[in-house]
Amino acid sequence: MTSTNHTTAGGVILFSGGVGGAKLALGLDRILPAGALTIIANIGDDFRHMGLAISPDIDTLVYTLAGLVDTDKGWGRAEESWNFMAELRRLGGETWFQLGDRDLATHVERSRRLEAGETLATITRETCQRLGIRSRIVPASDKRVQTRVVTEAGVLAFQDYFVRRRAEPVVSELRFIGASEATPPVTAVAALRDPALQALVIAPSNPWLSIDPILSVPALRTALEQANVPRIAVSPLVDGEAIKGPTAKLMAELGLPVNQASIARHYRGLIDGLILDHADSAEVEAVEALGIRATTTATVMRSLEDRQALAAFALEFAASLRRS
Ligand code: FO1
Repeated sequence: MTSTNHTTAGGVILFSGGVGGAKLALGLDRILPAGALTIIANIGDDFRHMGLAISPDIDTLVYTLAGLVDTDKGWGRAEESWNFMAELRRLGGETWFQLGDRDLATHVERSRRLEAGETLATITRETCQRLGIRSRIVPASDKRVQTRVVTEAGVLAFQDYFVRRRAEPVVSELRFIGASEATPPVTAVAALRDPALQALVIAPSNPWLSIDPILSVPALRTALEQANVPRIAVSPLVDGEAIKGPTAKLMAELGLPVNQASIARHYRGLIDGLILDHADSAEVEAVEALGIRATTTATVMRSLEDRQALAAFALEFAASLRRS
């Protein structure tokens, strides 16, 4: 495992969804000293499926940081086998949500421990320790926050919309059930209050589908609003397209121009700076007109080097925004 102690080392908090966010999480994890990174993970995608408690974004982060993720898909386990799914198909069971044999162990064990009364934060922390992960991965809340997608096909649970229906139905609204009563776990609160905290970073995850469920937890939104350290986001858009997933499609359906100003407007009051891809340098001015500092770099992360370079750039950008 390579690790370069970053010159501006201190605590860093990353707000992250699954696949896109996990790439930046890995870059930060590798360049920061062990224990300096806390990742507050989206739980709006979590659901119960076939009696199991499934937390896809937490698992994507865990597998990515542990070096166990299927790097082609971006989720699930590498070197996976699919015997369970094959047998389930034979029995006429539900197979629209793919659960590999190795991955299944995570869900079975998490379900058992939740039923025994343990919290999602504790289970996730101990899973990270067992898998040798240097950073903290903390769910946005121990209480459930469930994303509901209001579409032309009705009000859908997140995975029904995203996986079963391939994000095809036209979306008009998003709801986060349980958010108003949700509170962040103590480990997230401690990281937010840590005097060594140097930056709050929003990953290039889908702002509406992956980051908003986190920000719907009142104490987390307030923490961002009132932070006295630099707050930055990495835009998920490159040249009017999302690197992965339905961000651009969703923005159009919500009646928003598919550009960087819309991302900046969405995070207004929550961020001091926004990182855009070089391809969008013409949009820097429009973002800065909203009172948010903008800068450009290469935001498409193909290799581990790309992930580390973007992570280092984000920390330097945040440091440059530090109020004196
Ligand atoms: N995404 C899919 O597109 N199809 C699947 O069958 C699928 C299964 C799956 C199983 C476990 C897991 O942790 C993630 C899984 N994902 C699957 C990814 C996931 O549902 C989405 O990428 C996220 O919820 C969006 O961040």
